[in-house]
Amino acid sequence: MRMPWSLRSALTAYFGILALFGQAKSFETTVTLSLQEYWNEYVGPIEVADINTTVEATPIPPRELIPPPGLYYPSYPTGQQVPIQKKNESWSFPKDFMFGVASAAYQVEGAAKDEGKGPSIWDALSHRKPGFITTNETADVADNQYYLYKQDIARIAAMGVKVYAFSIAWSRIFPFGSGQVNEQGLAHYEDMINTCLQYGVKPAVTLYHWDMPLALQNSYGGLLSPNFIPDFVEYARVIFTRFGDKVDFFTTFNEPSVFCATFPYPEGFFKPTTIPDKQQQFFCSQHVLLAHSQAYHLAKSELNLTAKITIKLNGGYKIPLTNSTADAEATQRSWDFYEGLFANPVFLDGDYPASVKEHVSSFLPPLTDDQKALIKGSADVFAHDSYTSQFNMAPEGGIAACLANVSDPLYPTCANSSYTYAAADGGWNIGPAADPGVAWLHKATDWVPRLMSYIQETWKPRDGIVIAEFGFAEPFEQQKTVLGDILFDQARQAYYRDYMEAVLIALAEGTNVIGTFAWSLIDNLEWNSGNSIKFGLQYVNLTTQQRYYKASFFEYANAFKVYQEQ
Ligand code: PNW
Repeated sequence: MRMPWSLRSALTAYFGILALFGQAKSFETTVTLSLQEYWNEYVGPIEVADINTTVEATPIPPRELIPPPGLYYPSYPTGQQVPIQKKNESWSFPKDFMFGVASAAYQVEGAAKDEGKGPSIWDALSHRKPGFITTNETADVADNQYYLYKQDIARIAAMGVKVYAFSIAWSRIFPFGSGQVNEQGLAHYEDMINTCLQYGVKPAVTLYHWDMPLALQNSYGGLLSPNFIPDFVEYARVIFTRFGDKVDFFTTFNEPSVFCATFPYPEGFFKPTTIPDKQQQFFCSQHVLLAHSQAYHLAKSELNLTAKITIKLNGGYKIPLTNSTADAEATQRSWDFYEGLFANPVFLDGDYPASVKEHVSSFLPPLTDDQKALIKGSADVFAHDSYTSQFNMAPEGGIAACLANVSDPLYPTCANSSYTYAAADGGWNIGPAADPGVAWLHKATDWVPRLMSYIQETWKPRDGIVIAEFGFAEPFEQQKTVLGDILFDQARQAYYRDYMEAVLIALAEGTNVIGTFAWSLIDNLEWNSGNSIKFGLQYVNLTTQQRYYKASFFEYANAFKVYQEQ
């Protein structure tokens, strides 16, 4: 069989001719190729299956008949013409439940150098390191919330939301991280907080959501240095002093397990460090714990704040893949090196989990008794960003072999993870995947009650648990061009409906969940993925900066409409 000559050959020949004669001149000719040549030219070698003859049928193994984790379908039709879903009378959210939405300064504010703001490491990397944000975008303008916050807060209130959880950009308050305070920055957040209160929305404020003042990174390596601690505490002092009478919920750090794992930073940008790459995250973690606990005691003992103060941790429920001892051990190591690294010191005994302690003992100064005493108990509630869950299992070659091999990619945690059930349990995904750009996120709302009771039983927080972020990146949302299609975000709707029901189940089981902050108030710059990933409960037209409620926002609000105790 002969096929007509194709475009790529034509182009090759065209550029060949250009090179030969040095002038823009095209030509046409016709060549015929065999089917095989055609494959070779345009596709290349083709893999051949091992089995390439007809195979007889075999009985279907029972495990293949295990159904997937369920999706929810009511037993009646849905739609605007059908009355709202009936209530489960045994469920309710307590009266003072903190029904909130969340965002973070760098991701939504824009106004990157306005009103005296200094640069953060994210401003530097997004501008100077091509590909650091894969879309090569910056947050120079972002959602422009720095100027549009009044409307944003009005839209929060209009949906009946009770809490707005946002972060303060440190480099707006201290443009160089320390030293001179920028009054314009403080005045800005003061007005934002006042506006919230005016609308009946409680502000919940995070001090550090990843936007390290560039000057601190350049002068001493930011979180890699103990110099960070007094600078953070001074920043906290300014915020607590100014806003402590208006804000009743503060978090010091957002997700240290995530930002400490971003070390080492790209070479050639900031102050170089002599700390070996794999140790950097533990130095960062220690400085976080020390800075957090000092800020906590400053607020409580010196400034007499009555606000709840905590640190925001994150992670999924960790499920042993099989009932083997090795998988149980791997799962425990996974807790230890993720939440436990922060939660054990803060909520238990002031010190790291044993497995972590063993690992860091050769390079990290041990916490002193005084430090441990400061860290222990330095959080009123457990703030946890609980998006998803995963299975954990021992590495292929076993935990011991991994621990003996520092270059094993799983070292030092030496636990593997997966988003699929074991083959013997059906092999299904734990739940539907979010956008392919967010590989870590699957809907796993059925595990939320287990995660909540695990947190409560393990770390016993005094004043309960706040789910300080949860949300879903609707698959392929950035590819949609019709507004109405963007707003009808079915996968995210299902996520919020099932998630809130899971919280109601957790409450009914006696777990003290005191609030939920949905991520996110609006579509925003998703860190290294830029605007290609959407987590918003509202769509933002980045040309007009107009906001539009998505269907999922109504789903989230409806959970409270139906189940909030009056
Ligand atoms: C959080 N994980 O990050 C952050 O606090 C937000 O700023 C971010 O936009 C949001 O979640 C969505 O990504 C996470 O790997 C990053 O499990 C990674 C994980 C979880 C949360």
